[in-house]
Amino acid sequence: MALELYIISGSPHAWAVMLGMEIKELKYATHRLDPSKKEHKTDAYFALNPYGKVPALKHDNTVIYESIAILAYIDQLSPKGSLFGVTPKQIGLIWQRVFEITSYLRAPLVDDVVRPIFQGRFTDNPNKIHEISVNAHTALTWAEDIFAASPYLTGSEISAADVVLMPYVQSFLRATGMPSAKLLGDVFLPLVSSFPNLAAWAKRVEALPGYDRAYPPHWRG
Ligand SMILES: N[C@@H](CCC(=O)N[C@@H](CS)C(=O)NCC(=O)O)C(=O)O
Repeated sequence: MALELYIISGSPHAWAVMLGMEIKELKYATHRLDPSKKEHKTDAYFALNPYGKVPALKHDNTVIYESIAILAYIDQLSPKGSLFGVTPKQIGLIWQRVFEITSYLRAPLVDDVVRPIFQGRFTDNPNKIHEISVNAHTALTWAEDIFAASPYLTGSEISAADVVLMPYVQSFLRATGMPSAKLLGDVFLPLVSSFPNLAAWAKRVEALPGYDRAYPPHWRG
């Protein structure tokens, strides 16, 4: 029953699945695709994910793509941890939070900040920066307010919602720490000053066993 996960190092969606795997204490192999060689755009990979995006999971004869679908799939494979909850109330809240993150946090944090900075197309136009900062601030405040009352996004235990959010937040911190994004970095960094509850939550997630194994390989060192 081999679990094979196709990733690109630093992909927040692949990283979320790897965090889920670690929480579920599942053994899995990673196939790290090289985007500079377009290894995720080959016929062999399109056969796994027709959109040519990571992650994709191969489990014997089953193939699943879309990171949140993969998280739901692996949640059923092991009794360790529970990514999507057990009671109706837990299940409803976890899915609500997951959709809140993908609907209202991904664009202001990842699409508008992380991707342009990592792809070297970030412009330091002051009007644009102001708009981006306001939207990112609103997104992070949503999380900050939840963590003022609760250690994780859906209560006292880590769930799929935290696993989906963590790579977005870490990518946001890495991107805004880059010299090309200094104007944004001045607004948001250090996180412990701007969003202390969010920073404390990030430390809790970083302390989980297996966190280091899921960390993007090319970010090390
Ligand atoms: N909704 C998808 C998004 C997957 C996605 O956007 N993957 C990015 C990396 S984070 C990717 O493969 N980008 C490469 C490309 O689009 O060529 C999921 O959750 O799995």
